[in-house]
Amino acid sequence: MTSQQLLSVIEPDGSTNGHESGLSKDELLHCYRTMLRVRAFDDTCMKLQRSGRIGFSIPNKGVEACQVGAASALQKTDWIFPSYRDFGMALYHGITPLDMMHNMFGNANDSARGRQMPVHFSFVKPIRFVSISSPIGTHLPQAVGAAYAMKLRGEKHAALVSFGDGGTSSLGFHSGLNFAAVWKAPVVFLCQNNGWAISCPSSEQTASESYAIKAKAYGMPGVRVDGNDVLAMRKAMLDALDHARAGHGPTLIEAVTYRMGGHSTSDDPTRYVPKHEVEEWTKKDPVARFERFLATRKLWTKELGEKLYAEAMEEIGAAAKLAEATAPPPLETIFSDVYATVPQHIRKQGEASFELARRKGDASAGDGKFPL
Ligand SMILES: Cc1ncc(C[n+]2csc(CCOP(=O)(O)OP(=O)(O)O)c2C)c(N)n1
Ligand SMILES: [Mg+2]
Repeated sequence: MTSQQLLSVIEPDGSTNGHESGLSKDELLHCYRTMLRVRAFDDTCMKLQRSGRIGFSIPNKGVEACQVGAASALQKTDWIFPSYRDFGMALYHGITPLDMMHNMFGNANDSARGRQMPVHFSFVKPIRFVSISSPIGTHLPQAVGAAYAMKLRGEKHAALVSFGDGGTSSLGFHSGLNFAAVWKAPVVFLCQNNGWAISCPSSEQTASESYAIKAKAYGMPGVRVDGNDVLAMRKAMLDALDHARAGHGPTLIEAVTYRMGGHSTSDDPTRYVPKHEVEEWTKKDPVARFERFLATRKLWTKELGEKLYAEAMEEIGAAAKLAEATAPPPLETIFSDVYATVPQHIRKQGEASFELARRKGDASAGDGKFPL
């Protein structure tokens, strides 16, 4: 495949080009349910943010197939270095909406103990899903380093690093791809080309004929995939992982998809996205496309879809209630997980602050002046 052809498996009418995914009936339905849960999580978070109960959220509508198709190809022992628009990968691998809601509220049960922004999930221990970080492109060299370590240790694991079209303009993209190819590190670079980097369209992001073609300059295969086709995403990832595990090094996958919502809850896309563009991509909705495929296998009806979506909304609504009712992390936890042994001068500063907080109460309960 050249970097210009678009790999697809599911035709718009739901039929396939003959490629078999290797997924059982239950696994196909797990993919579908995960895509619905991503959408339901988004819907719920938008309402929570608009009603002032959480500060921020990042919508995923339109890119669910990229996340779920890619995640379905990974082994449990592989590592994920996600972008902020990738939590479907975590859901696919068993993280619950409640685990995620704790982060959205930054409460005491949040794995980052409230130190991160909402949507900046970290599930390293359970599923090797490395903390999402906001700076664009910084996680690419990190993934390459982790993958190279796996190679040096003789492990057969691989790393997936996911980023956007805008991420290809970062320094981390260049150094990450260069090192990975030279070292033949077992890493897959997944560029989710969703058309926009906030308000910057792809036409202003690059003069290259595609994102996948950039792979050629670094000396690795570049593949363009229909990112709204969950089974094509899975196939591209499986091929790239086979290549990596066989010792041949990295692959750059460009998933051609579309961000159907805003960049984040702080964004108003109607100010810059042409209306016709959204209408065109709505017809290519990845969830509807997968539903048509499932229907050809007698695994989907409209009633089933509605039932599963209602169940997802209920589960996520209940998770939001629980997470909102959970207390924030105690102030004393600010040093937890930071030092093996807290240095004496830090411990003293901490004790002084905790004592002040005990005497004056915290800012949210008082006049907002703490700790001044
Ligand atoms: C180094 C850096 N520069 C700028 C930003 C601000 N910023 C946040 S998201 C974003 C756009 C990224 O677009 P893309 O990589 O296409 O990902 P998408 O949001 O479309 O998934 C920018 C410029 C940042 N977070 N980090
Ligand atoms: Mg983008």
